[in-house]
Amino acid sequence: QPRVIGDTLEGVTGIMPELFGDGAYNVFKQIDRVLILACGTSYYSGLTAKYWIESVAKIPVNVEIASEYRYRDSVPHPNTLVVTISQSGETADTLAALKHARSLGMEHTLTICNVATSAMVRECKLAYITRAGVEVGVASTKAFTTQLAALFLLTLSLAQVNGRLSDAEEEAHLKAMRHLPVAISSVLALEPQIIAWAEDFARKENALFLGRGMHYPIALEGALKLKEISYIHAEAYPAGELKHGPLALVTEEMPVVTIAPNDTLIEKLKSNMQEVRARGGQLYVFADVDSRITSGEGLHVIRLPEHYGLLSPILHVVSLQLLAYHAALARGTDVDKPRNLAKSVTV
Ligand code: F1P
Repeated sequence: QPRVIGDTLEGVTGIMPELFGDGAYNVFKQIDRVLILACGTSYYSGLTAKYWIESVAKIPVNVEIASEYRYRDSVPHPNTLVVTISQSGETADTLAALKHARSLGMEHTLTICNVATSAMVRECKLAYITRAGVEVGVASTKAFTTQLAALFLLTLSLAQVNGRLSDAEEEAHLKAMRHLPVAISSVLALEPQIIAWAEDFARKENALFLGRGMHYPIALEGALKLKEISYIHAEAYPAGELKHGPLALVTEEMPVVTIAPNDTLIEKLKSNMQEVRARGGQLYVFADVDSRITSGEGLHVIRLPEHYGLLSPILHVVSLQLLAYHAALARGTDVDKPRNLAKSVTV
């Protein structure tokens, strides 16, 4: 992952719409909303991008599960940038959703995809090819992080065209992105601590994942990874939703993974963590260097070495991928070829 994220930044000397294809400036200038269509892991990268694009570029974003959107009566908006996200570029539901959007009159299309020769790239006017290359495993890992890197570049490009990115901000964001390979390597160095947690998880049949804000989609992705490769039943919720239902599931037998970077939502998150502890739930918290959370009875903490602001989802997801991977290894499942799943879902 450090290498492919590094490759993403290679040759990028500045933020410009043309990173997404010739003519992107004119398209970005015309649009006033974004519709993201994707399935599975790619859908979760789209959800993360919604937080980024709305807060940085100030453009409203709708993220739709492609397998639903393709059959839905929705109200089209002409000045929409339709973004499909797909590692394979061949996912039948995402292709059908794209065609559905076009049939409703939405003609500005962009794909973020791993494969330059794919149907998705042929069908969209603009394209960004991620630097993930070939992924061996069925479950997306580096495809997800490179999609996120591409979506952050898209966020900055839209902000720039919208007059919301100063030169100083552009430089600061690019500097943070260029440092990502080092930051990811330091997350990978946490592997021994994550293995110890994974051994606990491997003995459980259920897990809950909690996040807030832009880390809520990362909680969803962490739960999906655990389900896909270890077959442990996992659900993710925005932490504020706990009291609206899932709290009923919390017992001493329930491990609760919490993504807790030191952002503006940390105090809210801490009170959600207390709700879990009060019911005996075991908390496994991925904090960061700045979060003031310390281990204690029923509260296990792994601290990511850097606080990474807007790019924090890219670091946190790597720790969750490692947790799923080691839980699967401990249970003896095939991490590369999970039962019942295909790398590319073309029907
Ligand atoms: C979507 C997806 C993947 C998942 C698996 C099945 O594929 O749900 O996220 O890992 O491979 O398909 P894609 O549209 O991103 O290729």
